[in-house]
Amino acid sequence: MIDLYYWTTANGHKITIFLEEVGLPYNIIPINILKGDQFKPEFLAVSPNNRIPAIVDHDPADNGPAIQMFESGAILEYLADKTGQLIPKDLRARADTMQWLFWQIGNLGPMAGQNNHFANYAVDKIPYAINRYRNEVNRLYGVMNKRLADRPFLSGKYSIADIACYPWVVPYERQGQNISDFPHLKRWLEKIAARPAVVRAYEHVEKINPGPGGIRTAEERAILFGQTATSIKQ
Ligand SMILES: N[C@@H](CCC(=O)N[C@@H](CS)C(=O)NCC(=O)O)C(=O)O
Repeated sequence: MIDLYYWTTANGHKITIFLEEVGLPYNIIPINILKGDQFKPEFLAVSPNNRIPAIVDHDPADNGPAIQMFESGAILEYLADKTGQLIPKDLRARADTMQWLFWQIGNLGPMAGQNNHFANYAVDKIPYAINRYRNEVNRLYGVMNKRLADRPFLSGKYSIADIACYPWVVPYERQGQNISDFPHLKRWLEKIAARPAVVRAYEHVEKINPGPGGIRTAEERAILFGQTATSIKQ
C-alpha cells in the first residue's frame, strides 16, 4: 500500500493519475495547503520542502523499511521503476522519457505556477510579471506542440512524461492560453483526458476539495504566499 500525501492541485494529480493507471492500491492523506497542513511536523518529516505530493511506500521492492519520497518527478520515476510501467526499459527510450519528465519539473511546472500566481492570485497586478510568465507558458506550450506534431505522446508511448505535463495543460484558460493555437497539444490533451484512469484521478477533487477551488480568504493567501524560513521551523 502506498500512502499518498495529496492535495487537489496539478502536482497532486500527477501521482493519482499514475496510481490509477497502474492499479497500485493507495491511501490518500489530504494535506490542505490552504489551511497550513503542509507545515505540520508529521508532513515535514516526509516532505521537508513543505510541498505536496509525497509518498510512503510500505512495501518497497527490497523488502526493507518503508521508503518516503517527495518531489513529483522523483516519485513518478520511483513508482514507474517499481511497477515496470509507463517508463521504457530500453536505454535510449528511457533517456528520452526522462528528459521530458525533467523538462516538466524544471520548466513547465515553475513557469505555469508563477503565471498562475501573477495573473490570478497576486493582489498587485504587475504587467511585466504577468506578461513574462504568460509568454513563457506560451513558449512552453509551443515546445510541446512542436514535439507532438509527428508523434502521439511526448516520448514514444504514453509515459510518466505525459502524466507530468498533462495537469499543467488542463487549465490552459487560467494560463491565458488559447488551446486552438496548439492543435497537436490539443489532440494530446483530449486523448489523455479520455483515459478512464485520468477521469478517476480527477474524481478525487470533488470528494476532497469540493467547490470553486482556488484561494478564498485572506488567511489562505497569507498561508500560501507569506512563507519564509520561519514557516518550517519546528
Ligand atoms: N517541484 C515540486 C512542486 C510541488 C508543489 O509546488 N506543490 C504545491 C501544490 S501544486 C504545494 O504543495 N504548495 C504548498 C505551498 O505552497 O505551501 C514537485 O514537483 O513535487
